[in-house]
Amino acid sequence: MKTFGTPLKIAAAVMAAALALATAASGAAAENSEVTYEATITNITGNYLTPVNWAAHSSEVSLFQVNRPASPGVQAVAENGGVPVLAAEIAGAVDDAGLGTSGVGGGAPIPPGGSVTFEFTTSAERFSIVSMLICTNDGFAGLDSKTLPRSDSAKQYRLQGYDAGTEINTELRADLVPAPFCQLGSGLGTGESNPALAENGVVRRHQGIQGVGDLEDKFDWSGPVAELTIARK
Ligand SMILES: [Ca+2]
Ligand SMILES: [Ca+2]
Repeated sequence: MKTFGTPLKIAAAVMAAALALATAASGAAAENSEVTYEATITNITGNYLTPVNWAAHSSEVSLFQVNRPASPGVQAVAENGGVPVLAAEIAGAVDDAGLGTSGVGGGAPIPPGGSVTFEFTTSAERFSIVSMLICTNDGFAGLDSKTLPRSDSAKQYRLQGYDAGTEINTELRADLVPAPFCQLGSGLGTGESNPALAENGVVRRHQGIQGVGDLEDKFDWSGPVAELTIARK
């Protein structure tokens, strides 16, 4: 399995795609049956989520893996809400490489209890999601390579909260994205990574809000952070 993110790994994904295409071309008529799915993601925390970066992909690909470093795109979204940065990274490694399809669900932050619904059509079998837990230093809601439904029965998955392992969890206003709903006050926060806060870690389960800085308890969570319901249309 390949976690994209470094040029070498993207190159490997492209090579894998080339091999897959060659295999398909030399085989019988490809069983490329595309299916349309409807996905709904619901925020079950008191925190906020960015619009959802998603990918339907082959088993060659993973958007992130626990105990592995986050890709630059996952770091960008987890630290700074860089949804377009991650979208471009995923498109380059998944869509352009012929390993699936990807996109962004929703166009605004998903508040506590809120949800976003979107559709996509693919012949890929796996599905992954990354969405920043906005009122955190580098937390995100993640779903890693789950199976898309093969029958008319909907599938439900729970997204866990992960720490990207790229920014120290100061919970201080100055180090969080300038989102007014995190109650940081006007003119505070940053959408840039601060090298002084580099964590140099790996993706792991997030420990939640620890109360060491300015973030209020209401942004904390325990257990899963979001739910996905996905069904064939
Ligand atoms: Ca940050
Ligand atoms: Ca962190």
